[in-house]
Amino acid sequence: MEAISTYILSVLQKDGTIVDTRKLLLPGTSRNATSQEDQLAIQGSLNSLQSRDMIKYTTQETLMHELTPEGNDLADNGSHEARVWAAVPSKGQGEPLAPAALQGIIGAASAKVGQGRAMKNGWIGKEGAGFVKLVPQITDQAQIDLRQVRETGTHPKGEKELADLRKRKLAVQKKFLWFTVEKGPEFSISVEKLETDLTVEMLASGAWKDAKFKKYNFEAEGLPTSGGALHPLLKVREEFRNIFFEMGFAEMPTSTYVESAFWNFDALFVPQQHPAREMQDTFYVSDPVASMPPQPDYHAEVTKVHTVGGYGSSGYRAPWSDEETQKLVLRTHTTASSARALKQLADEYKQTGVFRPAKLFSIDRVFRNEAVDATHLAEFHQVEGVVADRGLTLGDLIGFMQTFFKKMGLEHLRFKPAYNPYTEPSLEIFAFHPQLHKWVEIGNSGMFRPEMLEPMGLPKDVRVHGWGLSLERPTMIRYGINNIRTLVGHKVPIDSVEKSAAVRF
Ligand code: FB9
Repeated sequence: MEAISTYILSVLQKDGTIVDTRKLLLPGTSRNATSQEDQLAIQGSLNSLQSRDMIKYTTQETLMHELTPEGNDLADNGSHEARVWAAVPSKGQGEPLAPAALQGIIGAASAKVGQGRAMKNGWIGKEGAGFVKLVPQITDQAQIDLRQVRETGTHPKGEKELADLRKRKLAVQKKFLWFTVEKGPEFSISVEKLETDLTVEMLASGAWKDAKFKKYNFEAEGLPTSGGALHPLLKVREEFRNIFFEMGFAEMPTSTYVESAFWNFDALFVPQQHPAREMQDTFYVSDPVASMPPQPDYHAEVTKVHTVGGYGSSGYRAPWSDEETQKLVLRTHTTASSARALKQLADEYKQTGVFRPAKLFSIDRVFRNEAVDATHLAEFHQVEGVVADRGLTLGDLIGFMQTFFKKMGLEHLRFKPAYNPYTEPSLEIFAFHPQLHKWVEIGNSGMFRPEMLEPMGLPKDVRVHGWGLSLERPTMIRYGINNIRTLVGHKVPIDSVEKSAAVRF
């Protein structure tokens, strides 16, 4: 850059102004600064000279054409039509060249484009099933013109030809920047080194008095401060947490990624033979092999309701294994934590004799041994809400869903009967998504079964409704992400996290 700066100053000294920096000779070379790279290198010097008011420059723009890789190939190795002409035999000298053979020689792409143009130029003709030369020599004007474009950035025959080249993807139009330069108020022939620091030595020696200091560039962008950035999932989680807190919910502890089959299944009245408990749906832990046994009295109640029923239920009357309940799993839902919280509520009621209604929520990871695809990974974040109070009805649940999802901007809901082992009735929830303009399944819900609640010791008239959804789906929709692997995992472009916008449902 130094050399270019000195050279520019010497030209200004000689000519007073520089009308067109494309005419400049590049220092240390014998060629003009014709390429855009050259001009950008020159602009670097112009910026530093202008920042010292030694020069003033203005940017000029010219629309230029640059050859595409194919355009360069034709400019170097001849046009498609010229290649066709070269490949076919002269009339009467040998078997006319069949189209397939021609493609074999010069390639399908070239043959397809070239034979039509060579015919149009009268260079070749059909003879029988093949082609023959009609003229002994040709001028490959297309190649010549392309070289012209490469040299000059424009076509000798003007816009019509250029448009044709663009259409044939042989050239692209680009803005070409170049500059005019004139002396600035601080113009001088030499670029004296400007001091950037006031050093102790300068103070001690007094050299600072006649030193020339680089002016502060208050326009300069500061170094980008890379602060931490919340992953989009965590931004949406915050939105959900705010909704729950403003609706008076308390957050349940959910740090137990590893649950016993008792809390993850049995306590939720999921039969021991339920397919969800199979290996292909649930991750089982091999070490430790078993969990601590649950409270014996509660364990007995759960065993009873599964095996012989109770509380008005027939139970499953299926084989029961204690060993099965103590297996350890990666929780398949945060409903396991809801069961723990409801059991605690029941224990408080047993201790105090007073039942305290509760509104609880959890948002945390759950694990399902499922096939990974664009919208499913082996783990996702479950958002779950639980409301426990005396005499709650299905209507309350539906009303509650409308209030909750309205806060997410989802006004129009539809409910479809569904089945969960731990809730009856159960409802799948659908919402009409205003931006997607379609109905989206947004979650699942239901009234927890008495076979789950009463063994805990909750009062008979206490009803508990729960609902759940994922964190990933709303986040993908909010950020327009259609493949979950670009939201979570090693394929996540880190800068997209930093740049991801704030969420406001
Ligand atoms: O999240 C889901 N969909 C969804 C949610 C919000 C949303 O927001 C848009 C911005 C506006 C868009 C879509 N689903 C639940 C529905 C489907 O995606 C479903 O295919 C996938 N489900 C997961 C389970 O997949 C095996 C989502 C996950 C899910 C499903 C059910 C529960 C929790 C998570 C539950 C429950 C429950 C039921 C009763 C009592 C307690 C908990």
